Amino acid sequence: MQYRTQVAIIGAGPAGLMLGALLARRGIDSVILETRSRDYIEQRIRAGVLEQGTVDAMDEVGAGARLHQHGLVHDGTILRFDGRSHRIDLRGLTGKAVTVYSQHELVRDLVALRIAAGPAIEFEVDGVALSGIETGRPEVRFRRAGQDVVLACDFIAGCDGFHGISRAAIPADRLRVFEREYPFGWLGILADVAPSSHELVYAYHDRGFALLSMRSPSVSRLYLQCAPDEDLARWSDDRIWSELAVRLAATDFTLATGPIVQRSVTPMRSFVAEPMRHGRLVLAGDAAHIVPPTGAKGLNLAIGDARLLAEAVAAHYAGDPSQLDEYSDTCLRRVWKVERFSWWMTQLLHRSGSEGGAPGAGDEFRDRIQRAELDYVTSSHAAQTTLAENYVGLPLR
Ligand code: RFL
Ligand code: PHB
Repeated sequence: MQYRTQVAIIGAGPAGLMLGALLARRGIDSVILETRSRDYIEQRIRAGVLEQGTVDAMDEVGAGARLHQHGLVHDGTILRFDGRSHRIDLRGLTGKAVTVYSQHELVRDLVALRIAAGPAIEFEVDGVALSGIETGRPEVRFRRAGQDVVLACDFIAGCDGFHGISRAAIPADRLRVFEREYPFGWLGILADVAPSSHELVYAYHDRGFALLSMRSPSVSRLYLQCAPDEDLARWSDDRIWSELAVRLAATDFTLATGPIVQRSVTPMRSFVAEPMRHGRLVLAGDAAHIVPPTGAKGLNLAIGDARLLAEAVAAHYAGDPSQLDEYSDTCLRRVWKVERFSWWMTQLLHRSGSEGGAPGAGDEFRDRIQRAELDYVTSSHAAQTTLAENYVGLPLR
C-alpha cells in the first residue's frame, strides 16, 4: 500500500504529538507513526514539570482543559541541605511559575485531540525505515498489521526519542555528537500518598541527592540518587522510605509513606547531536538531545523544538524556507543553554566521588566547592534569579 502526506512524523511522544497538533492548526497534513500501542504510551511514567511555554502550547492546540483542571501551579521550589530548607521564589524572582502535570496525561490529551480531529496516527507499526532524505521526495516504509506500507512525504520529522531510528539515518560524517554520562542514576518511585510538601524539594545530602515531587494531591513521586545500574531487587519498600526520610530530613518536616505503586532506575546522561536537520529530515526532542532530569527540562525542550519546527514548516509552505534553514541553529542555541543548566543543577545537588562512583568516596576539594556553591545560591538574590529564570524556562529564541 502506498499513500502520501506533507509531514511524516516518527514517534508519538510529546515532540511528535505536539508537532502534529501545531501543524494541523496551520492546515498542514501529517501522519504520526508509533511503534508502541496507545495504551503503552498513555501509561508510561516520565516527567512532570511543565514550563509556561509548554502550557501555552497545550492551550494553543486546544488540549489544555484537563491540564488547567488537574495541573498544580507551583510559585516556588525548595532546595534543602544540612536539614534546612531554602525556598526559591520562582514567581517573585521571574513573574512566572511552573505547572506539575504528568507527561503521560499530556500525551493522553494530545492523542485524544488527534483522534477526535481525524488526522492519521498509526500505533504498533514496525520496521520503520527512512529513505530519500537527501532528495526532494523522502519516503517512510513500515509494516502495519503485517502489511508493507510506503508513505511518501515532503518532510520527515524524527521525533522518535533517544533510541529511535531517525538520528541514525543521518550519515555519520555529517553528525557530531557531544555526550557525558554521569556516574549515578535515579531510583524513582510513584506512591499512593499525599505529597509531604506543597512544593518540590531538591535535597543535597552526604548520602546522595533526593527529590520529593508529586503527580496530584494524593500521589507522590520521589527519587533517590543511586548507582547507574542499581539493582532494584536490593531495595525493599522499607529501605526506600527510610533512605528518603534520611536524605529529605529537615526541621518541621515529616515524610509521609504509603504503598509504592511503581519503581524504576534511570541512568543519567547529557547528549546533543548536531545538526538537527539533514536534507528533508528534521529531528526534535530526545531524538536530538538528552538532559539529566535534575532541571526538569527534557519534556519542555521537546515541546520547544516542536513549536519552532511547526512555525518553520508553515513558513516553508508559505514560500519562506529561511526558518527551516535556520531551525537547527535556532534550536541548538536554546538546547545548549538548557544542557548547561541541567548539568549545573546535577553537579550542584549530587554526590560524586573522584573515581566516579559511590557517594562519599572522594574529592574533598570538590565537596567544599559544592557546599560553597549551595551556600552562595541560597544566599544570593542574583544567583537565585539565575536559577529561577532557567527553571521556569528560557525564551524559545
Ligand atoms: P519520547 O517521549 O521518547 O517519544 C518518542 C516516541 O517514539 C517512539 N519510537 C518510534 N516510533 C516509530 N518508529 C520508531 N522506530 C520508533 N522508535 C521509538 C517511542 O515509542 C516513543 O513513543 O521522546 P520526545 O517526544 O522527544 O519527548 C521527550 C521526553 O519524553 C523526555 O525528554 C522526558 O520524559 C525525559 N525524562 C524526564 N524528563 C524530565 O523532565 N523529568 C523526568 O522525571 C523524566 N523522567 C525521562 C524520565 C525519560 C525517560 N526515558 C526516556 C527512558 C524517565 C525516563 C524513563
Ligand atoms: C518529576 O516529578 O518526575 C520530576 C520533577 C522534577 C524534576 C525531575 C522529575 O527535576
